[in-house]
Amino acid sequence: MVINDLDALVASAEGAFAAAATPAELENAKARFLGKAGAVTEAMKGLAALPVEQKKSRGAAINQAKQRIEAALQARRDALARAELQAQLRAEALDVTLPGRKRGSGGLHPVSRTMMRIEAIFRSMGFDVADGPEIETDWYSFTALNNPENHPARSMQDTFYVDLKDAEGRWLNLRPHTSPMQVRYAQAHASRHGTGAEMPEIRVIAPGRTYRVDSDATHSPMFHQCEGLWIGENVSFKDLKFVFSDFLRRFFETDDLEVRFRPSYFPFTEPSAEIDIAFGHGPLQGRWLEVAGSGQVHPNVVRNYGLDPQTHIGFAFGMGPDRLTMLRYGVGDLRQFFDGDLRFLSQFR
Ligand code: 2NL
Repeated sequence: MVINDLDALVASAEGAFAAAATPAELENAKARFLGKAGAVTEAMKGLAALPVEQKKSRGAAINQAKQRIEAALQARRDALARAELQAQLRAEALDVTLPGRKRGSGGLHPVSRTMMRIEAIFRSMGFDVADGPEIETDWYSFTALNNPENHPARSMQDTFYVDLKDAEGRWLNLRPHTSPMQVRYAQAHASRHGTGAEMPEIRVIAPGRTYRVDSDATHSPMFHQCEGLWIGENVSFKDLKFVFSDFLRRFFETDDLEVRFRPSYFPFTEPSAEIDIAFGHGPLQGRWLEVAGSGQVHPNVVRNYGLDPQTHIGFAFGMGPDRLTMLRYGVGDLRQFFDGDLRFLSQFR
């Protein structure tokens, strides 16, 4: 063999390595040149037959050829590894321009918005805002409010009872109105009066959750109420008419609104009136809509506050924030407020 054969061998190895498309093919090609029975090993074996003076140069030439083949092998291994990495990166490519998954932004429930509006308007007129228990005694829910002992409101058909009794052994109920809280608030202020400190007027609203056995498109077993109470030494029906009319105009953000006090009956007020409104514009224009009940607080109820009805007089009213929300936003079915469907609720965000 001459030196040129070794150049040809290197060229042949380089060609074989370049033709290998995968690491496995490359390792097979390597065996053909650098393996135990490979071409380089065969060339080494040929040294034995050479005369001594040729062995050294021939051996060096074979070693040099072997190094070039090894270098070509390493270069091809690196190239295949790089190609494999590129293919993998292409396969696992991420589109970093896609928008991220955002955390949904929350919002206030429409009825909560109404409650906050009601509170803000009455606070601006000097009313306090009182909050209290939703599980009540028979006395606070009914007796204190001048409901006769056999009144149907006390029945299981109308009021939810809780599997617990009060100290007198009477069943506790889920308050069917927020009046109990007004009675509690009035009692707390009246008792301060008894200590000789001058009693300020009682001017309070009680917003909150209330419960009745009732369920259809306009009634939910859990609903909201907001009641108001203004008691003093000279608080009259005229004050009620002014306060509530002003509230309605501010709540609905319009002066184009008629307010009507229509005689009615409640056990806890005398005289009593339903409050109706009629808009002068919009889809409900000209229709009388009932929005609240009201009246001058019954002397028996004033007595239950711990006050003397001869010296203390005033009015109370009760309204349904759920219904006010339906009117304000034009919602037709009350149950949508309590279904928790985000397609509905997110419209108020
Ligand atoms: C209605 C009727 C009304 C009251 C609630 C009240 C509270 C106390 C004393 C006297 Cl502590 N009255 N509240 C008065 C008249 C009517 O509500 O139809 N509400 C939606």
